Amino acid sequence: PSIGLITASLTLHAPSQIAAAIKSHASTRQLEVAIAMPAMADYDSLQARLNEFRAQNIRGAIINLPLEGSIAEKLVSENPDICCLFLDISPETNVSCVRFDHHEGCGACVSHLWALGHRHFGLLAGPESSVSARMRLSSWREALHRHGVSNAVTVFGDWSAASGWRKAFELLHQYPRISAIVVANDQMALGVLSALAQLNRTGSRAISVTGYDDTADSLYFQPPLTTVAQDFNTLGKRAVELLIQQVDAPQMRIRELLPTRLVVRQSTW
Ligand code: IPT
Repeated sequence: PSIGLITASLTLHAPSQIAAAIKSHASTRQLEVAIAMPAMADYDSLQARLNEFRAQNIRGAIINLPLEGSIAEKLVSENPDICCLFLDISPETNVSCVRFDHHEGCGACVSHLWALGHRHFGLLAGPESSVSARMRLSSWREALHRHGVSNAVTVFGDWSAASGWRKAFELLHQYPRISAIVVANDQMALGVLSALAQLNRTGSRAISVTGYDDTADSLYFQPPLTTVAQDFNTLGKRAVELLIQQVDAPQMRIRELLPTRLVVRQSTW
């Protein structure tokens, strides 16, 4: 038997680590994983993938794509014979999901920088098309607001290191006094660190940088990255376990929240 996985691009580190975790936990349960990676996250592309799964007799699918709530809800109501478990949707969406609690991690990250004395912040958000990117940005802004900071500058990247590199120059150009850059994922933070090194903003002139994900490589960035950890192995494991339960009891509505936590390393000071 097989389960399905519809995933965001596996060129990105987080989705590929999540897919690897799903694959290895599924194999301990003697399940194959059919992977689909649609180029777009619109209703028709997802429905087409579910139709392919149905043709392979697949009864349960994990969906790790940033989806608007209305699309996720429509997929569930139009496909009652396939259980769908979503990993990247907003909390208001009325579907089964396992997701990370962004509040905790985003708040801890801003408070950590504040406690170090930072008052001039740049925010490098993920793409506006991603629900998770939007939720991280609004959590940072809430936390900054609680500390009375109202002058943070925001730019948007596309999750890639290349976009992080470009946007770092843009941020510093817009707001030269920035002393800390809060970044929505580790890959963009890698690009930011590279740009800062190029601008000689290292050592005693360094700008603090935080990431998000704590993917396997982030400990080896230069400097090692302070970041908000999401445990992708646990996510993959819970997703497989909960999907199996849901296939046995399709009426069940699953809503599980996993913690995030700040990991402090040398990129903040
Ligand atoms: C999210 C990652 O944090 C981000 O780095 C990027 O890879 C994105 O996925 C791609 O969609 S993690 C997701 C479970 C919200």
